[in-house]
Formats: sequence, C-alpha cells, structure tokens
Amino acid sequence: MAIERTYVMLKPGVMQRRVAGEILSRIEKKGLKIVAMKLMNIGRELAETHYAEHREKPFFGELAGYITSGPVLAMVIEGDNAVAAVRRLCGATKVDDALPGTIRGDYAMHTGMNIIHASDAVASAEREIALYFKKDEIISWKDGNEGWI
Ligand code: IDP
Ligand code: MG
Repeated sequence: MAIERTYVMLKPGVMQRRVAGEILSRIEKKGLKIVAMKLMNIGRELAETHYAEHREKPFFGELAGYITSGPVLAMVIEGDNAVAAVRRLCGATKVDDALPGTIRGDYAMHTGMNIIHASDAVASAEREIALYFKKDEIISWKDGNEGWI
C-alpha cells in the first residue's frame, strides 16, 4: 500500500454544465477519499503558476483563459496509488485518445476544455496541493471501509 494524495480540479465547464456530482461520484465509487474540497475562482497569477511547465506552449493563453473563466472545484484526493488511479479515471489528455468510460472520454469534446485536472506524479501533486490548500484545510479522516474498497 502506498497511500498518496493527488490534486484534482474540476474545470469551469463542469460547473457550467452542472455535472460536478456525476464526476465526483466516479471518484468516490472507485474508493478514493476526498480529504479537501473548495469552490474557487482562480486568478491569472495562480493559473500561470499552476501551468508554468506549459508557459511556452501555443495553447497556454487558451488554457489560462479557460481555467480562469469561471469557478473550479479544487480538491485533494487520497488513496492507495491515488495519483495514477485518478489519472486512469480521467483518461488521456487529448480528447481523441480519451476512451469512452473515462471522464474525459465521456464528457469532453475539446482538448482545451477537457473537464478535469489531475496531478501527474507525487512530486507535482505536492506542489499543486500547496498552491491551492493550506495544511489545515486538508482533513485526514478514517472510516470502516479501508478493508473492502
Ligand atoms: P494533463 O491535464 O493530462 O496533465 P497536460 O499535457 O499537462 O495534460 O496539459 C495541461 C492542459 O492543457 C490539458 O489538460 C489541456 O486542457 C491543455 N492542453 C494540453 N494539450 C493541449 C493541446 O494540444 N491543445 C489545447 N489544449 C491543450
Ligand atoms: Mg499535466
């Protein structure tokens, strides 16, 4: 068991389309645990810091514009190998590669608006969690389910 935390963010289109519950439900049903969550507007500065690795990419302006266009649902998700587990639920970055059954495969038509962000490694998860959450906003909680999920 390698209990990890990952940063997950439902992008603005999710709130516009009123499908946050459906997507959260997939994360919960998998057996992952929500340990922090907040609805927030991201400013340009935070968007550019979060996506700093893409600063030189041609889609950077579109990406920063989209992510700041409305509220996002930011969360920290915990579980066994949670980083890879959430990435699998999300599906591929490019919508043409995202298979049906994955969140992006089922909900996204355009790569630039691919519905959900999830950290790609434990190190980036730590960096991203710290960008969005204070330590005391993350709740460690125990339940009786760990044996069977
Ligand atoms: P990821 O979200 O699967 O980790 P990244 O390569 O880190 O994918 O890209 C960050 C975000 O930038 C993607 O989720 C997507 O919204 C956007 N993006 C990536 N590649 C393209 C592209 O080729 N065109 C438009 N937007 C893109
Ligand atoms: Mg990425």
